[in-house]
Amino acid sequence: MITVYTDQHKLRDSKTELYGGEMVPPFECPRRAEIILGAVKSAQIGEIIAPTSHGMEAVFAVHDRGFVEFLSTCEAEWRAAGFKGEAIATCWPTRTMTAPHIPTHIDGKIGYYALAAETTISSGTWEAVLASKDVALTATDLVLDGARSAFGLCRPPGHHAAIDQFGGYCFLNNAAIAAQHARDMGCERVAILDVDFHHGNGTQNIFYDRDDVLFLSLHGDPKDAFPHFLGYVEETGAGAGEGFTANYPMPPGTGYAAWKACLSDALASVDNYKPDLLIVSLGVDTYENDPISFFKLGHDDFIDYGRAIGALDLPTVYMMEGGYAVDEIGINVTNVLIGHSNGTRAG
Ligand code: SP5
Ligand code: ZN
Repeated sequence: MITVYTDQHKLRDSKTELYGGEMVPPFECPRRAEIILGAVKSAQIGEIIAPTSHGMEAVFAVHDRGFVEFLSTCEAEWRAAGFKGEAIATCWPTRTMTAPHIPTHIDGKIGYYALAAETTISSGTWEAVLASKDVALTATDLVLDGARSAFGLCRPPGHHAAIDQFGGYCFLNNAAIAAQHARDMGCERVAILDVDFHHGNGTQNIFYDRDDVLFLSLHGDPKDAFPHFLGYVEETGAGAGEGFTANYPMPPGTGYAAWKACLSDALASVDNYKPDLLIVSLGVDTYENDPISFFKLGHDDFIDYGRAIGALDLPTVYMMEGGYAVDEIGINVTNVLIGHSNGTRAG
């Protein structure tokens, strides 16, 4: 399996994350991608190639123009306002304040476009974000051009990024951009399977009313886990999209047997949908020692579920999402990819 990777991810190197009332070094850090790259090399997953520049067409097809413009200018506007720290939202259009205006001042504008406060915007972030979506699109092109599978080593991740909101360490939704690109290139149906510990609220938001992209997410119950306000079982799509979103929330302490039962159900739906392309939002924060999550998957469980996904024998692109047990992130990711190849008929 070919991996797409670029050093440009290192430009996303913020110094602060708001966590438990303190400013801490971000869980989502450059070393994550370095460890994964090292594991891809030592496990000999396959060739590693650089992304090619893909332009903005698929981005504008799934994200709001004003939002994308905001992401590209936020850091400069924050500096121009005289602020010394990294750009961070501190007020929002909450349930009782819904005036239909986008503020001019960056303090208001960032609140309008943020869905959480933990994620700051620092210098270099936008450049890394653009490179990350190019990694996703380049990996997708490999499969559209005939490869059976590919791995987009995306960083920063994307699945929390909604039509016009960033947060949860995500800015542009790599998996959604890739799915849209595949549609534009002639795929009739695309399925996105999100196995990150957190609900893929952004991906769900983007495709909620569409029947051409099936979205399924396995995640910590939003009653107990970020993003807290989406990802309940009754969310199944709207309008033409009714029945094309599926959520599998699971409680604290969930182990592999219960998780795998949900995966099997989701894989049966994917199989039944007969997609031309499967995109896997691959977060390994389901790992038992992840510092911010509460599932209990062990190293070997990643091999096992990779094999189950591979056994669908669909053209498949894996997109890197979360995973914060940094020392062990490499083994967990490569275990999924190795399992996938073992699961396919070609092996
Ligand atoms: C891509 C991805 O995995 N994003 C995750 C963003 C999570 N951000 C909020 C984390 C809040 C964690 N609270 C955990 C309490 C642990 N004791
Ligand atoms: Zn996650």
